[in-house]
Amino acid sequence: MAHRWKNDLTRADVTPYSSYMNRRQLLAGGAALGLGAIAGPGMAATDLEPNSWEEITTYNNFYEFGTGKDDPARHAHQMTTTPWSIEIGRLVDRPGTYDFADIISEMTIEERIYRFRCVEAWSMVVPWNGFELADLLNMAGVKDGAKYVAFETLLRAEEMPGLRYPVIEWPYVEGLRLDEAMHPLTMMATGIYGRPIPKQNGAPIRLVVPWKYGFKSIKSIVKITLTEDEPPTSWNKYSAREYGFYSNVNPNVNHPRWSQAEERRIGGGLFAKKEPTLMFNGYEAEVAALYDGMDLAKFH
Ligand SMILES: Nc1nc2c(c(=O)[nH]1)N[C@H]1C(S)=C(S)[C@@H](COP(=O)(O)O)O[C@H]1N2
Ligand SMILES: [Mo]
Repeated sequence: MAHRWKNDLTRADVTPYSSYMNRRQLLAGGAALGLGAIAGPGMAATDLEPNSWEEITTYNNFYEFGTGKDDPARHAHQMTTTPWSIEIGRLVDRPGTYDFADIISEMTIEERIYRFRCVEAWSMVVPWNGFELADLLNMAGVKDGAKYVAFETLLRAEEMPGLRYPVIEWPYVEGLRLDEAMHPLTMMATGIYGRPIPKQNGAPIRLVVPWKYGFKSIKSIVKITLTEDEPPTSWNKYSAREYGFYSNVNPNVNHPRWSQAEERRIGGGLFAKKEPTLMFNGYEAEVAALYDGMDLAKFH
Protein backbone atom coordinates (compact mmCIF):
# COMPACT_ATOMS: atom_id res chain seq x y z
CA MET A 1 0.00 0.00 0.00
CA ALA A 2 1.62 3.19 -1.15
CA HIS A 3 -0.57 5.92 0.27
CA ARG A 4 1.13 8.19 2.81
CA TRP A 5 -0.38 11.01 4.75
CA LYS A 6 0.04 13.07 7.87
CA ASN A 7 3.53 11.84 8.77
CA ASP A 8 5.81 8.87 8.51
CA LEU A 9 5.80 7.75 12.11
CA THR A 10 4.84 4.18 12.82
CA ARG A 11 3.38 2.67 15.95
CA ALA A 12 6.87 1.60 17.03
CA ASP A 13 8.04 5.22 17.04
CA VAL A 14 5.21 6.42 19.18
CA THR A 15 3.82 3.94 21.67
CA PRO A 16 5.44 0.98 23.37
CA TYR A 17 2.53 -1.11 22.15
CA SER A 18 2.99 -4.19 24.27
CA SER A 19 4.26 -2.55 27.41
CA TYR A 20 1.84 -2.22 30.26
CA MET A 21 1.36 1.23 31.69
CA ASN A 22 -0.26 1.88 35.03
CA ARG A 23 -2.98 4.48 35.46
CA ARG A 24 -0.70 7.21 36.70
CA GLN A 25 1.85 6.83 33.91
CA LEU A 26 -0.98 6.76 31.43
CA LEU A 27 -2.57 9.93 32.72
CA ALA A 28 0.82 11.62 32.64
CA GLY A 29 1.30 10.33 29.09
CA GLY A 30 -2.05 11.78 28.09
CA ALA A 31 -1.06 15.16 29.42
CA ALA A 32 2.26 14.98 27.60
CA LEU A 33 0.45 14.26 24.34
CA GLY A 34 -1.52 17.46 24.81
CA LEU A 35 -4.80 15.63 25.18
CA GLY A 36 -5.88 18.33 27.60
CA ALA A 37 -6.34 20.50 24.56
CA ILE A 38 -9.21 18.38 23.30
CA ALA A 39 -10.75 17.93 26.72
CA GLY A 40 -13.96 19.81 27.36
CA PRO A 41 -14.89 21.91 30.38
CA GLY A 42 -16.47 18.98 32.22
CA MET A 43 -13.37 16.87 31.87
CA ALA A 44 -11.30 17.63 34.95
CA ALA A 45 -8.53 15.06 35.40
CA THR A 46 -10.22 13.57 38.45
CA ASP A 47 -13.31 12.78 36.36
CA LEU A 48 -11.13 10.90 33.96
CA GLU A 49 -9.61 8.34 36.28
CA PRO A 50 -9.82 5.32 33.97
CA ASN A 51 -11.65 2.17 34.94
CA SER A 52 -9.47 -0.83 35.65
CA TRP A 53 -8.34 -3.28 32.97
CA GLU A 54 -10.44 -5.88 34.75
CA GLU A 55 -13.61 -3.76 34.61
CA ILE A 56 -13.12 -2.73 30.98
CA THR A 57 -12.47 -6.28 29.77
CA THR A 58 -15.03 -8.30 31.77
CA TYR A 59 -18.19 -6.13 31.62
CA ASN A 60 -18.97 -5.95 27.91
CA ASN A 61 -21.63 -5.77 25.24
CA PHE A 62 -20.73 -7.83 22.17
CA TYR A 63 -23.90 -9.70 21.28
CA GLU A 64 -22.15 -11.86 18.68
CA PHE A 65 -20.87 -13.76 21.73
CA GLY A 66 -24.07 -13.66 23.79
CA THR A 67 -26.14 -11.04 25.59
CA GLY A 68 -24.73 -11.53 29.11
CA LYS A 69 -22.20 -8.94 30.28
CA ASP A 70 -19.67 -11.74 30.89
CA ASP A 71 -20.37 -13.65 27.64
CA PRO A 72 -17.89 -11.68 25.49
CA ALA A 73 -15.03 -12.29 27.94
CA ARG A 74 -15.94 -15.98 28.09
CA HIS A 75 -16.44 -16.63 24.38
CA ALA A 76 -14.63 -14.03 22.27
CA HIS A 77 -11.35 -16.00 22.42
CA GLN A 78 -12.92 -18.18 19.69
CA MET A 79 -12.72 -15.30 17.19
CA THR A 80 -9.73 -15.44 14.81
CA THR A 81 -8.29 -11.96 14.34
CA THR A 82 -5.18 -12.73 12.29
CA PRO A 83 -5.09 -12.20 9.41
CA TRP A 84 -7.54 -9.27 9.38
CA SER A 85 -8.49 -6.85 6.66
CA ILE A 86 -11.03 -4.11 6.10
CA GLU A 87 -12.82 -3.72 2.80
CA ILE A 88 -13.20 -0.01 2.07
CA GLY A 89 -15.45 0.91 -0.82
CA ARG A 90 -18.15 2.74 -2.80
CA LEU A 91 -17.49 6.53 -2.86
CA VAL A 92 -13.70 6.40 -2.38
CA ASP A 93 -10.78 7.06 -4.74
CA ARG A 94 -8.91 3.91 -3.70
CA PRO A 95 -11.40 1.14 -2.97
CA GLY A 96 -9.97 -2.18 -1.89
CA THR A 97 -9.12 -4.62 0.82
CA TYR A 98 -6.78 -2.99 3.31
CA ASP A 99 -4.72 -5.32 5.47
CA PHE A 100 -4.87 -4.42 9.17
CA ALA A 101 -1.08 -4.62 9.53
CA ASP A 102 -0.64 -2.26 6.54
CA ILE A 103 -3.15 0.20 8.00
CA ILE A 104 -1.49 0.49 11.39
CA SER A 105 1.98 0.70 9.89
CA GLU A 106 0.77 3.94 8.28
CA MET A 107 -0.91 5.35 11.39
CA THR A 108 0.25 7.27 14.41
CA ILE A 109 -1.07 5.39 17.41
CA GLU A 110 -1.94 7.71 20.29
CA GLU A 111 -3.59 7.38 23.68
CA ARG A 112 -6.93 8.99 24.42
CA ILE A 113 -8.80 8.76 27.69
CA TYR A 114 -12.50 8.99 26.86
CA ARG A 115 -15.74 8.75 28.75
CA PHE A 116 -17.87 5.85 27.49
CA ARG A 117 -21.65 5.95 28.06
CA CYS A 118 -23.86 2.99 27.20
CA VAL A 119 -27.51 3.65 26.30
CA GLU A 120 -28.34 1.28 29.20
CA ALA A 121 -27.21 4.10 31.57
CA TRP A 122 -23.88 2.71 32.78
CA SER A 123 -20.55 4.33 32.04
CA MET A 124 -16.80 3.83 32.18
CA VAL A 125 -13.65 5.79 31.41
CA VAL A 126 -11.41 3.97 28.95
CA PRO A 127 -7.77 4.70 28.00
CA TRP A 128 -7.88 3.80 24.30
CA ASN A 129 -4.97 3.52 21.89
CA GLY A 130 -5.70 4.17 18.26
CA PHE A 131 -5.85 6.75 15.50
CA GLU A 132 -8.36 9.17 14.02
CA LEU A 133 -10.90 7.63 11.68
CA ALA A 134 -10.32 10.66 9.41
CA ASP A 135 -6.79 9.40 8.72
CA LEU A 136 -8.11 6.05 7.53
CA LEU A 137 -10.80 7.66 5.36
CA ASN A 138 -8.22 10.01 3.85
CA MET A 139 -6.04 6.99 3.11
CA ALA A 140 -8.86 5.60 0.96
CA GLY A 141 -9.70 9.08 -0.39
CA VAL A 142 -13.27 10.28 0.18
CA LYS A 143 -15.03 11.21 -3.06
CA ASP A 144 -17.25 14.23 -3.54
CA GLY A 145 -20.82 13.13 -3.00
CA ALA A 146 -20.06 10.89 -0.02
CA LYS A 147 -22.27 11.98 2.90
CA TYR A 148 -22.24 8.98 5.26
CA VAL A 149 -19.94 6.21 6.44
CA ALA A 150 -21.29 2.69 7.00
CA PHE A 151 -19.51 0.07 9.12
CA GLU A 152 -19.92 -3.69 9.38
CA THR A 153 -18.73 -6.24 11.97
CA LEU A 154 -17.27 -9.66 11.22
CA LEU A 155 -19.91 -12.32 10.60
CA ARG A 156 -18.49 -15.77 11.33
CA ALA A 157 -21.02 -18.18 12.82
CA GLU A 158 -18.52 -20.90 13.72
CA GLU A 159 -16.60 -18.48 15.96
CA MET A 160 -19.52 -16.40 17.26
CA PRO A 161 -21.98 -18.42 19.35
CA GLY A 162 -24.31 -15.43 19.81
CA LEU A 163 -25.18 -15.42 16.10
CA ARG A 164 -27.48 -18.40 16.77
CA TYR A 165 -29.89 -16.02 18.47
CA PRO A 166 -31.72 -13.53 16.25
CA VAL A 167 -31.58 -10.75 18.86
CA ILE A 168 -30.78 -8.27 16.13
CA GLU A 169 -30.25 -8.82 12.43
CA TRP A 170 -26.67 -9.95 11.74
CA PRO A 171 -24.13 -8.71 10.83
CA TYR A 172 -24.01 -5.78 13.26
CA VAL A 173 -23.98 -2.58 11.21
CA GLU A 174 -23.51 1.06 12.18
CA GLY A 175 -23.14 4.44 10.53
CA LEU A 176 -22.11 8.05 10.93
CA ARG A 177 -22.64 11.23 8.98
CA LEU A 178 -19.40 12.06 7.13
CA ASP A 179 -18.70 15.14 9.25
CA GLU A 180 -19.12 13.07 12.44
CA ALA A 181 -16.78 10.44 11.02
CA MET A 182 -14.16 13.09 10.14
CA HIS A 183 -14.36 14.78 13.56
CA PRO A 184 -11.00 14.64 15.38
CA LEU A 185 -12.59 12.99 18.45
CA THR A 186 -13.77 10.02 16.37
CA MET A 187 -11.22 7.24 16.57
CA MET A 188 -10.46 3.72 15.51
CA ALA A 189 -9.22 1.90 18.60
CA THR A 190 -6.60 -0.83 18.39
CA GLY A 191 -5.56 -0.93 22.04
CA ILE A 192 -6.50 -0.35 25.68
CA TYR A 193 -3.95 0.51 28.41
CA GLY A 194 -1.20 0.21 25.82
CA ARG A 195 -2.03 -3.42 25.08
CA PRO A 196 -3.65 -4.78 21.91
CA ILE A 197 -7.41 -4.43 22.23
CA PRO A 198 -8.89 -7.62 23.72
CA LYS A 199 -11.26 -9.64 21.57
CA GLN A 200 -14.22 -8.95 23.86
CA ASN A 201 -13.65 -5.20 23.31
CA GLY A 202 -13.61 -5.51 19.51
CA ALA A 203 -10.22 -6.76 18.34
CA PRO A 204 -8.36 -5.97 16.29
CA ILE A 205 -10.01 -2.67 15.41
CA ARG A 206 -13.24 -0.95 16.49
CA LEU A 207 -14.86 2.44 16.28
CA VAL A 208 -15.01 4.83 19.28
CA VAL A 209 -17.36 7.85 19.11
CA PRO A 210 -17.22 9.25 22.65
CA TRP A 211 -20.19 11.65 22.45
CA LYS A 212 -22.62 8.96 21.28
CA TYR A 213 -24.18 6.01 23.08
CA GLY A 214 -21.88 3.00 23.18
CA PHE A 215 -23.75 0.95 20.59
CA LYS A 216 -22.58 3.35 17.85
CA SER A 217 -19.00 2.25 18.61
CA ILE A 218 -19.10 -0.88 16.46
CA LYS A 219 -16.56 -3.63 17.12
CA SER A 220 -14.31 -5.90 15.02
CA ILE A 221 -14.87 -3.98 11.78
CA VAL A 222 -14.40 -5.75 8.42
CA LYS A 223 -16.12 -3.30 6.06
CA ILE A 224 -16.38 0.47 5.65
CA THR A 225 -18.54 1.98 2.90
CA LEU A 226 -18.80 5.65 1.92
CA THR A 227 -22.36 6.32 0.83
CA GLU A 228 -24.64 9.07 -0.37
CA ASP A 229 -27.62 7.94 1.73
CA GLU A 230 -28.00 7.38 5.47
CA PRO A 231 -27.09 3.72 6.04
CA PRO A 232 -29.20 1.29 8.09
CA THR A 233 -27.97 0.74 11.66
CA SER A 234 -28.59 -2.35 13.80
CA TRP A 235 -30.39 -0.91 16.83
CA ASN A 236 -32.39 1.53 14.73
CA LYS A 237 -33.64 -1.40 12.63
CA TYR A 238 -34.53 -3.21 15.88
CA SER A 239 -36.55 -0.25 17.21
CA ALA A 240 -36.39 3.14 15.51
CA ARG A 241 -38.49 4.71 18.26
CA GLU A 242 -35.97 3.70 20.94
CA TYR A 243 -32.68 4.04 19.05
CA GLY A 244 -32.19 6.88 16.59
CA PHE A 245 -29.52 7.09 13.90
CA TYR A 246 -27.74 9.88 15.78
CA SER A 247 -27.91 8.51 19.34
CA ASN A 248 -25.95 11.41 20.79
CA VAL A 249 -25.67 11.19 24.58
CA ASN A 250 -28.32 13.61 25.84
CA PRO A 251 -29.55 13.79 29.45
CA ASN A 252 -32.66 15.71 28.29
CA VAL A 253 -33.95 13.07 25.88
CA ASN A 254 -35.02 9.94 27.70
CA HIS A 255 -35.18 6.45 26.32
CA PRO A 256 -38.91 5.56 26.06
CA ARG A 257 -38.40 2.99 28.85
CA TRP A 258 -35.89 4.72 31.17
CA SER A 259 -34.29 8.05 32.06
CA GLN A 260 -31.01 9.15 30.51
CA ALA A 261 -30.44 11.93 33.06
CA GLU A 262 -28.04 9.91 35.21
CA GLU A 263 -25.58 7.08 34.86
CA ARG A 264 -24.04 4.35 36.99
CA ARG A 265 -20.28 4.34 36.82
CA ILE A 266 -18.95 0.77 36.57
CA GLY A 267 -16.68 0.00 39.52
CA GLY A 268 -18.37 2.52 41.79
CA GLY A 269 -19.84 -0.18 43.99
CA LEU A 270 -23.40 -1.20 44.71
CA PHE A 271 -24.29 1.86 46.78
CA ALA A 272 -22.47 4.53 44.81
CA LYS A 273 -24.48 7.59 43.95
CA LYS A 274 -25.42 7.87 40.29
CA GLU A 275 -23.66 10.61 38.36
CA PRO A 276 -25.38 13.19 36.18
CA THR A 277 -25.08 12.43 32.48
CA LEU A 278 -23.43 15.27 30.57
CA MET A 279 -24.67 16.73 27.29
CA PHE A 280 -22.84 14.97 24.44
CA ASN A 281 -21.20 12.91 27.19
CA GLY A 282 -19.03 15.89 28.20
CA TYR A 283 -17.86 16.71 24.66
CA GLU A 284 -20.39 19.49 23.99
CA ALA A 285 -17.78 22.18 23.34
CA GLU A 286 -16.18 20.02 20.66
CA VAL A 287 -19.21 18.59 18.86
CA ALA A 288 -22.32 20.74 19.44
CA ALA A 289 -21.67 22.70 16.22
CA LEU A 290 -22.19 19.51 14.21
CA TYR A 291 -25.87 19.71 15.16
CA ASP A 292 -26.54 23.45 14.90
CA GLY A 293 -30.20 24.07 14.20
CA MET A 294 -31.21 20.42 14.57
CA ASP A 295 -34.03 19.31 16.86
CA LEU A 296 -32.11 16.90 19.09
CA ALA A 297 -35.30 15.26 20.36
CA LYS A 298 -36.50 14.55 16.83
CA PHE A 299 -33.08 13.50 15.55
CA HIS A 300 -32.31 11.44 18.65
N1 LIG B 1 -20.33 -5.74 16.72
C1 LIG B 1 -20.80 -5.22 17.87
N2 LIG B 1 -20.37 -4.01 18.27
C2 LIG B 1 -20.84 -3.49 19.44
C3 LIG B 1 -21.78 -4.18 20.22
C4 LIG B 1 -22.21 -5.48 19.77
O1 LIG B 1 -23.04 -6.16 20.38
N3 LIG B 1 -21.70 -5.96 18.59
N4 LIG B 1 -22.29 -3.62 21.37
C5 LIG B 1 -22.23 -2.16 21.46
C6 LIG B 1 -22.60 -1.65 22.79
S1 LIG B 1 -24.24 -1.69 23.19
C7 LIG B 1 -21.69 -1.11 23.64
S2 LIG B 1 -22.16 -0.39 25.09
C8 LIG B 1 -20.24 -1.19 23.33
C9 LIG B 1 -19.52 -1.88 24.46
O2 LIG B 1 -18.13 -1.78 24.30
P1 LIG B 1 -17.17 -2.42 25.41
O3 LIG B 1 -17.64 -3.83 25.63
O4 LIG B 1 -15.80 -2.34 24.84
O5 LIG B 1 -17.35 -1.58 26.65
O6 LIG B 1 -19.95 -1.87 22.12
C10 LIG B 1 -20.85 -1.62 21.06
N5 LIG B 1 -20.38 -2.25 19.85
MO1 LIG C 1 -24.47 -0.20 24.90
